Amino acid sequence: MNTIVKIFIASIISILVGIAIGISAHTASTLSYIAETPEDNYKMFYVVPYEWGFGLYDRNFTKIERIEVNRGDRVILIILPRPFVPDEIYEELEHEFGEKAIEKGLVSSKDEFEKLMEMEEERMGFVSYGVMYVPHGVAIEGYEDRVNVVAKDGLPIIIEFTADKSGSFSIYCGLFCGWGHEYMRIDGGLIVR
Ligand SMILES: [Cu+2]
Repeated sequence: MNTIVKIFIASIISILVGIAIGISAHTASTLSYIAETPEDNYKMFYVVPYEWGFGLYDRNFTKIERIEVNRGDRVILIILPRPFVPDEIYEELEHEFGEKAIEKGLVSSKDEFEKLMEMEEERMGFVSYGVMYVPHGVAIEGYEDRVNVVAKDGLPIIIEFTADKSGSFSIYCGLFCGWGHEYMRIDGGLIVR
């Protein structure tokens, strides 16, 4: 794990602790659960919604293609909106999607893609902690009763749930977020074995 990522994870955890004190009893209880429970007893992942897709990371902030757990696992998802993600990580995700969008013929060029992003930021963006961001939702098909949130105020959200249904479930954005909204979906983003 490189140093930047380590510092990043440490700062995220401290920011979350700070937020938990003031904002959400649920977030606070999840954080004390994380602090008190041995690491083997839960599976933790980071989810970064961006324009337009989801970056998925394991607990060491290594990028993964999908979230894979066993039935009965306790799962913790830490959802990090734009203001809480280092620029280089966020821009890489957007760049990746931009390349794919050109490849698939959804846009004709990098310039066109960047104009689209700027336009949607102006139309749907908010500023939080001095950072412009577009709010997104994170929902998991079949698990919507437990995982269906909108990172509206630009703050991280922590979700804790038991993966009690096995199968392959899509992760999708549950909030209209402009041009790329319909592409914000990972088919089989959650696999419960
Ligand atoms: Cu979205």
